[in-house]
Order: sequence, then structure tokens, then C-alpha cells
Amino acid sequence: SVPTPTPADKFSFGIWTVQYAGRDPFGDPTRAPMDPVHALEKLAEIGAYGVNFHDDDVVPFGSSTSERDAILGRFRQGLADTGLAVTTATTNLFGHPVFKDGGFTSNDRAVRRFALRKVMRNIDLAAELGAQVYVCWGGREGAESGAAKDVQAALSRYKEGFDLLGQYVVDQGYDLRFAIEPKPNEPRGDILLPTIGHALAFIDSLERPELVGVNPEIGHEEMAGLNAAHGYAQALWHDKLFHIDLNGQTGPRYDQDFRFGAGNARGAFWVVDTLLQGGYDGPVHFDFKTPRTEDEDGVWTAAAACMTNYLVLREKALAFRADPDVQEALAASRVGELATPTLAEGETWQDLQAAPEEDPETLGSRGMAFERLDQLALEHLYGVR
Ligand code: GLO
Ligand code: NI
Ligand code: NI
Ligand code: NI
Repeated sequence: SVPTPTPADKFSFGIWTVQYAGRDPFGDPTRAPMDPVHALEKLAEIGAYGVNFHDDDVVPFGSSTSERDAILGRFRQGLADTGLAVTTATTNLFGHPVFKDGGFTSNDRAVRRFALRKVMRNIDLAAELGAQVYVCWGGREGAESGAAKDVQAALSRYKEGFDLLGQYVVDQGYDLRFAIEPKPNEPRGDILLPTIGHALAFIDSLERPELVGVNPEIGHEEMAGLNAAHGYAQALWHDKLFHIDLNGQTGPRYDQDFRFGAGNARGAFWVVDTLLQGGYDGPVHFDFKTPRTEDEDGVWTAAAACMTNYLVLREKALAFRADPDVQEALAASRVGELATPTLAEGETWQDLQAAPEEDPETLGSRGMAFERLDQLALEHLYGVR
């Protein structure tokens, strides 16, 4: 039977995901613009728990203060009426032409100042609405050509931006942490902080690294040819998995943003398993786009399917871990042994050198039995176990 979402599942959506009207580089929108309050109502109806928004998703760029107040009044009412939580918020630093060369790392200093003010303004709203994570996707931070960007200077300005924002939330007393969302390319030819690993290394250079983590998106990692589940695992290992963007992608292509569970289904299974095993307990957030072939009904079908597919994969991943055959196979593959430190308690490199030598022929002849283990996973995924 098809599982149904509950608030305890903590499913959340970017408002922009369902608002996406189908504009792509080759064609105009195929669907009508969607009112944000309508988006809230429908998301609540299909079983979502929370929402995430860019400033401009709710308040159109360039609105006057009185327009902004009126729009936000209606939006707050929509949140109250639907009971949806604001889990996360973010800034649109990519849509307007002012950001054509980036926000925090534009060569144009005036643009950088404008961008940081825009972020601070929306951080105030995010804090007021109870968001705990502020996502930063640097979609326009990058270049199409070599001499256009001094990458080291750009990273210094990127750091300056995060240091300023960290100071801002501390000074304001906000309980808000930042999550950098890596992406290798699109819309820029090359984007700075292209993968989880680049972002993690960058975070170490900040004044307040404890305030900044990552928001990895499955599709973005796969665009880089990487294993998304391994990326999530490393972010967890560093205690930096502050938020997640789940969706579907088929290998290194354009950013497909399929509904979660479509595209690389096997990769999706391992992402869910990794999140469950790693104890991730933040919002289960979807960042997808409904293909422009669909009308509004198709949008709600796709949005609901993200949650269905997560619940299906969660059930399968848990059943996989609970299966006695799998436990036996894990033991045969010596997976648990990896948790045992290589040196015994108190042992030193001298002791290691003095120990009787392992026989490489014997060790090399032992099979790892991974094929059996993986086949069991596939049989769970394919629904025959
Ligand atoms: C684009 C990104 C984008 C971000 C969003 C949140 O590829 O995935 O949708 O997730 O701007 O900051
Ligand atoms: Ni994306
Ligand atoms: Ni994407
Ligand atoms: Ni995203």
C-alpha cells in the first residue's frame, strides 16, 4: 500500500519548487504563476510539515516597504491557517541582473554590498518566522572563463560575507545557523564551492565555523559525478549536515531536479539509508522541479510523490537493515570490523612494527562477499524481499 506522510516525518518543500512555472533556457513557462499562499494551502493538504522560501518567492524583488508589509501579513496568515512550519529560509542572489557576476563574490564591490544587505533583511524575516537554518546557494558565484575571476580573491570575499553574516546573527541574538549548498555548475559555467568537500574545507576558514554547515543536494553531487550518499555521510561525520535537498538526477547532465526517488533510484536508496543510519533529524526537504510538460495537477502529483518515495525507501532501508540475511552478509563482509581501530588500545607504531607480519597471500585470497550483500539490498529495493 502507498504510505501517507505525517507531520512526524518532517517533510518540507521550497515554495519555489511548486511555484516553478516551467521556464527553461529554451522555452517560456508552461504554467501560470502560483500565489505563495495557494502553495502553502496545497502543501499542507498533501501532508507537508514545513516550508522554505527565498525572499523573492514571497515578496517580489523591488516591492516597496508597504507592499512588502501587506504581502507578508497575508503570508503569515497563510502559515497560521495551514499550521506549516518555516524550517528554513534563503536569499535569491541569482535572479535579478544585478547578480549576473555573483552576490558575495561579484567583482563589483557595490553589488557585494547590495547582496549582503539583501541577505540580512531576509535573515530578520527568517528569524521572526522561526527558521533555524539559513541556506546559502551561491548559484551565480563563479565564472565562465579563466581570467574573469580571481578565485583566491573571490574566496576571501566569500569568507568575508559569511563572517559578516555570522557576526550579524550573533549581534541580533538569532538562533540561526547557515548551510552552504554546493553545486558544480549551472547557471555559471563553473561555480565556486562546487562540491560538499570544497564547502567543508572552506567552512574551516571562517571566523565562526560552528555556525556554518552544508545543505547537500543529491542532484548537484551527481552532476559532479559523485556518490551523493558518501557526501552526506562525510558531512555527518564532520557534524556539518545542517540541512538536505533531496531530488532526482540521472548522472552528470544539466540540473534535472526530478522529484525525489526518480532518476537514480538506487542512489536514492543509499541516501535514505545513510540519513537513517547517521541519525539525521532535521527537516526532510525536497528541492525539485516539476517538468514543464505538466499542468498544476502534475505539480501536486510530483510533490506528493517526493514524500511517497521517501517513505517507501525508508521502509525498504529499514527492512534491509533488519533482515537477518543482511546481518549475516554484513558480518561475512566484515563491515562491522571497520569500526575497530587499527591499533589496539595503547599500541604504538613501534608495537606495530614489532608485531608478527600479516601474510598478504592469505589476506589477499579472502573474498569480501560484497556482491551478496549488494544483491540483498537490490532485492529489498526491487521489492522481492
Ligand atoms: C539550485 C538550487 C536552489 C537552492 C535554493 C536554496 O540548483 O538547488 O534551488 O536550493 O536557492 O538556497
Ligand atoms: Ni539545485
Ligand atoms: Ni538541482
Ligand atoms: Ni537546492
